[in-house]
Order: sequence, then structure tokens, then C-alpha cells
Amino acid sequence: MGAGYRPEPAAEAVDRPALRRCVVNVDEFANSYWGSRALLTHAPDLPAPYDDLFSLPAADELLSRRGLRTPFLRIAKNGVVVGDSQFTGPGGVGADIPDQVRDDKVAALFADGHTVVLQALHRTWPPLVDFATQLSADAGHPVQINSYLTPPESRGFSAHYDVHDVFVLQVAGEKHWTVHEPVHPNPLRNQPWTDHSTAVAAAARDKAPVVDDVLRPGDALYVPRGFLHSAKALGGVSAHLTVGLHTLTRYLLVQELTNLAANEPDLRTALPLGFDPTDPAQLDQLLPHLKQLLINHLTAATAADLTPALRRRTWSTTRPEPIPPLAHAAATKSLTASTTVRRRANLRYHLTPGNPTTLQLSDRAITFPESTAQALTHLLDGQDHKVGDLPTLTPADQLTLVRRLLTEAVLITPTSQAETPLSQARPAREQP
Ligand SMILES: O=C(O)CCC(=O)C(=O)O
Repeated sequence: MGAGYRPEPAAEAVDRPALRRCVVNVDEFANSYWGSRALLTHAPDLPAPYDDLFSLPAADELLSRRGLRTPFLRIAKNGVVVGDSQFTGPGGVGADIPDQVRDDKVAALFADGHTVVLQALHRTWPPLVDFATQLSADAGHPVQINSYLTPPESRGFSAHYDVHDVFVLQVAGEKHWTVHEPVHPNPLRNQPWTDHSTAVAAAARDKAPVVDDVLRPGDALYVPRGFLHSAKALGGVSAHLTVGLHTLTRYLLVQELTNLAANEPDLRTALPLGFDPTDPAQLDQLLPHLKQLLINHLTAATAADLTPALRRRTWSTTRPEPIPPLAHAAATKSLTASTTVRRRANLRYHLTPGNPTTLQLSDRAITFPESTAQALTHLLDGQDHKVGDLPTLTPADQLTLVRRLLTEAVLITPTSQAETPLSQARPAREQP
């Protein structure tokens, strides 16, 4: 599998509806831009503007009526971040925790030219919860969403790079963006721009930008991680969504491959008595043999050795479709043979038929009798199923199995889910 390998999309993300709102041609994006080039797409070429996802009134509601707390908010002007205490305080009786956002303070800072950043909207604003869930299924990488609200003629942040890829989706107003090639390509999460601040400032000042353009409502800009960027609002208030893809990298696989070395007894032996690991001469004596042991170990490692660790590490980074606890409990209680159920969208799992049949989830494994394997395979395929139609089980066993999977939050009943774009689109990451 070479560097240019492109996997087929997960079965139920084939249409990639969220990704298609960010780029015109998904295949061209995957082959020619992903991780390597910035891409600006203007609204007329995209399916729809983004005002169904977020808006200035939505931002106002979050800032004034939702009891938002830090760190769900950041405020900055011209590259200087404002301390939390300047815009937080207790919320009054019954809500006196002091880290709550003060709407009056935010209003004053915004009027003074500060940019307000609403963070983790993929957790707090329902249309963005659904959009992030779908996009992470479409892209195969975990997604977070922030929004930047900038007053007219203002700049919140100086040139910097992010350690994740972003789609900038312009919601309201106009913002002038400048994007430059990286000074440190493909930064890992522990390689922030502040480690290269002098080079970043020099490149942003002296080099020709790869994007130097104005984003207007409905435009989308893809900025791969490492690319330097800064932006300034033009005449009106600007609001954009920054949809961050927390890129899973080849280095992640390298880390997990080397972690497997912990299973090799020879690699766990003690260093010689009196050994000084900071002395290059002593290390020189040891390294050739050690490297050879490691190479032997890496050469023997298989994909099957790696997958359990990778499941543990990656599955918990993305949340599946939300479940409304009260409606879900009511639906579970009133289950009958005619109830329709389906797998919870974007739930990560691995089913191993056998005695017992094991369903591996992100945080636990559940076992079932072997006789349920066929019914389980049906139930997990992402489609709607009537309980009474499940194969190979008696009516009583059909109900028992489905009730268990509802209780484990593996299945949902479509009727108990809110009518959201997500529940209609049924995104999922299929794991055969
Ligand atoms: O709008 C700005 O000032 C910067 C925005 C930014 O860095 C981002 O969206 O990632």
C-alpha cells in the first residue's frame, strides 16, 4: 500500500453528503488537495449556503441564553488572547459557578473590535452536532467545529498554522483570507505553530500567498494542517465555521507499531548495570543489536496485531449519533415485534460471530449466544429492521436481543430520534 493509496469510502458514507457541502468534486479533492493544497470554492459552485448550520442569531443565542462556560469561548484581538476572567462570572442564584460567559462583557469586547470564538459547537449546536457526525463518517477522521465572529474591519489572530486540517465555511459577512505554504509541513498535534513562530511570521510577511481572497457567505476554504493563515473582516460582521478534521496520520500507525514492541520479551530486558543512556558512546554499543531486534519485531507485525490498539485509540474520538434518553427509554419499554429499529449512526463496532458472538464497541465488548449471529449481522447493517423479521430467532428471542441492543445504545428506534438531517441521512461507519 503506497503513499497514494486511497481507500473506498465506508459503505454508508458513499454519498458523503457533508463532504459534498465543502468541495465540488470529492474524488478530485481526495486525490489532489487532501493534506497537500489549499482549495477555495465559491458559493455558486457548492450545493447550498451554510445558514442552516449556523447564523448570527444562533451565535447570539449561545452567548446569552445557553449558560455557556469556558473553554467553550475564546476572545482575541490582533493576536492577543483575552483572559477568561474578563468575560466570565457567576450566573446568579442556582448557577453561581464563576466560569460562565457574561453576555454584557462579550458585547463590550465585541464592540471594541475583539473576535469571539465559539468552541466545540459540534457538542453544543444541534445542526452542527449532526453535520460533524456526518462529516466524520464521510471523511474517516474525527471532526470538531468552532465559529469565529469578527466585528467589521477587525482581525482576531495573527498568522499561524493549525495542527488539524480545516474547512472554513463562511456563514455571514465577508472576510479576507491569506494562506501561505507551511514552514513545518504536516505538523503533528504536539508540534504547534508557536514552536516555529519566527519562521511563521517571516513566511507570512515575505512569501507569496497561495490564497489571497475574500470569502463571502456560502464560500468554503480548505486549509491543510501546517498551512499558515490569517484573516480580516471587511465592512460588516463576519461569521465563519471552522470545521477541523483531526487528521489520523501515518505516524499514528508508527506509534502503535512500535508500541507492539512491548510484547517482545527481548525488548523488555533491563539495560546493563551501570549503563548511562545519556552517554552516546555507551548507546553506540547497544543500538545496533536493539535496532535489529526492533526491525525483526516490526517485520513480523501484522494488521491483525495492530487493529485492537487502533480501535481503542480512534473509536472513542468520534461520538455516534445522539440518543434522546427519555424517548429512547420509552421506546425500549414499549418494544414489540412490529417496532422498527436500526443501528445508531456512526457507531464504531466489530462483530465476531462464534461461541460466544462478540460485539466490540469503543469502550466495551458484549457477548451473545452464537445463535444470534445472523440476526446481529442484519441489525448492524445500518438499514431499518422490524423486530419480528429478524432471521433464525424465536419471537421471544427477537425481543430479548433487540431490547439488549437498545439498552446498550447500539440500536435506536427511528421514531424516538429527533427529526434531524442526520436521522434522515443515516450516516454510519460500517465495520464488517
Ligand atoms: O478569523 C480569524 O481571525 C482566524 C481564523 C482561524 O484561524 C481559523 O478559522 O482557523
